[in-house]
Amino acid sequence: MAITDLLLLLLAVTHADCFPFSAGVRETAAEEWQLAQKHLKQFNKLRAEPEGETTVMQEKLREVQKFFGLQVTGKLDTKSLGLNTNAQYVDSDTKQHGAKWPRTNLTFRIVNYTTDLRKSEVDKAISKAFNIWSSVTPLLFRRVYKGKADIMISFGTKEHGDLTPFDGPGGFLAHAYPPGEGLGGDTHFDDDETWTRDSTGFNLFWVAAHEFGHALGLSHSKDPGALMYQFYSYNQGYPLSQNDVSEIQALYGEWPNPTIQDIKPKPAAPEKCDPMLTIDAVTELRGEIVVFKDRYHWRLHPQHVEAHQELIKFNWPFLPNEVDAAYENPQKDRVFIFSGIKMWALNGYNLEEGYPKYIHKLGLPKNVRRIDAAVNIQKTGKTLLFSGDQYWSYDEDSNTMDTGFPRQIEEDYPGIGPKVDAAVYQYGYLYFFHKHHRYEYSYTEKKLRAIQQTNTILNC
Ligand SMILES: [Ca+2]
Ligand SMILES: [Ca+2]
Ligand SMILES: [Ca+2]
Ligand SMILES: [Zn+2]
Ligand SMILES: [Zn+2]
Repeated sequence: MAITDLLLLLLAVTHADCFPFSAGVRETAAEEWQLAQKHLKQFNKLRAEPEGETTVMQEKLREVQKFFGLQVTGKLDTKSLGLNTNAQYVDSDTKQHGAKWPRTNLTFRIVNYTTDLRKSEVDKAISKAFNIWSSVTPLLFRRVYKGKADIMISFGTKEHGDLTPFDGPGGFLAHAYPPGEGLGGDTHFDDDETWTRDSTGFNLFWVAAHEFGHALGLSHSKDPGALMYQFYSYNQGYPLSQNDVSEIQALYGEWPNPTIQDIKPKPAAPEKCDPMLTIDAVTELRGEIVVFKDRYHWRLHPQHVEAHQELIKFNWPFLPNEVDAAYENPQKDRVFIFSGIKMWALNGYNLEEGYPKYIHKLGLPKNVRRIDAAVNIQKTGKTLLFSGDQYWSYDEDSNTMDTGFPRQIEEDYPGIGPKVDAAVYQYGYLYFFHKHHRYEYSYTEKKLRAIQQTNTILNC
């Protein structure tokens, strides 16, 4: 195993040990990070790595930190959001670009079974996973019951016959070999995981579909919403994104019979520097900026230029797929998220008890069915809530709506149009987003100072 894979494994194991999926008790991200570093140090000592390899590892460490939007020093500010403790690698990338099967008729064989599920459930998950790929390509998969098949499927623990041992519960979940003779295409599942039909353990169908992607020649996708993304993020519904479909069709071509149209790939992740970018919501979160768009969000650390994109569900599995508005109350160290008539309170990655709540609990009239934008003004402790062409002012100290509201947006903030998509307060300025423009308002002077592109907030 490559040294880089070992590091990823270490980090993943650390996640797994302390934070089994949907764990009730969590340590802080900072503690977790320190633990990961401790493991890393022990590992370094144990192995007495030659100088060169240690550098490779440190390089990888920096890469991982960068990936998570952390400061690349290895130190972590305890108040920052830090690593997502739900992060779970599916496997390590095979990094064999371009390998593909020379034919479209392939065979598979289920060599043995996990005891976590009934045999019929395993059979169903496996064939469903193959169908995902055969429905968008000319590929056909035929099951055989004995002898050699192109794709030999088995469950195993630790060393299981290919000198690439599994790592016990957590860590890596499975692996698959890229197309080729012998081991090529073979797919192994770590039977130290709990395999399930739903989201209570690791979803076998979802992981199998991901592994078969590798068995067919795909590498990991950069799109956090793609099935071939390197992290496990089971979501009900059709698992392929536009990105997965384009990649597999680049290898094998399109499904020749396009009359079957129950296939709706999820749209690809929005591009942050698209000049026509519009956003759904924006908030600060422990010093970072979080921008919501469709089922994705970007996190931007003040010391970083690059915003990091993930699915909303990746960090907050309990949130809906789309967010209307968001704001932070830094005094309470809570972020409030709005979608439709409901609101959620976030404490870092966790959901505050008693939420979701109805937005009307804030004192909004019943005819308000959604919040377009929300922003907290630190200076005054007031939160402005925008809906349609009106806005309200909520007092965070007394937890009541201020009298004299709603007021017309256009009257108090002329120049931005009658509605707003999102709003955030930074460095004494109020920023409104409407369509693909950002409006910079001086809060004290109530004066429009500048108009920029929406994606200015993402350093574009
Ligand atoms: Ca094979
Ligand atoms: Ca494992
Ligand atoms: Ca909005
Ligand atoms: Zn993978
Ligand atoms: Zn194996």
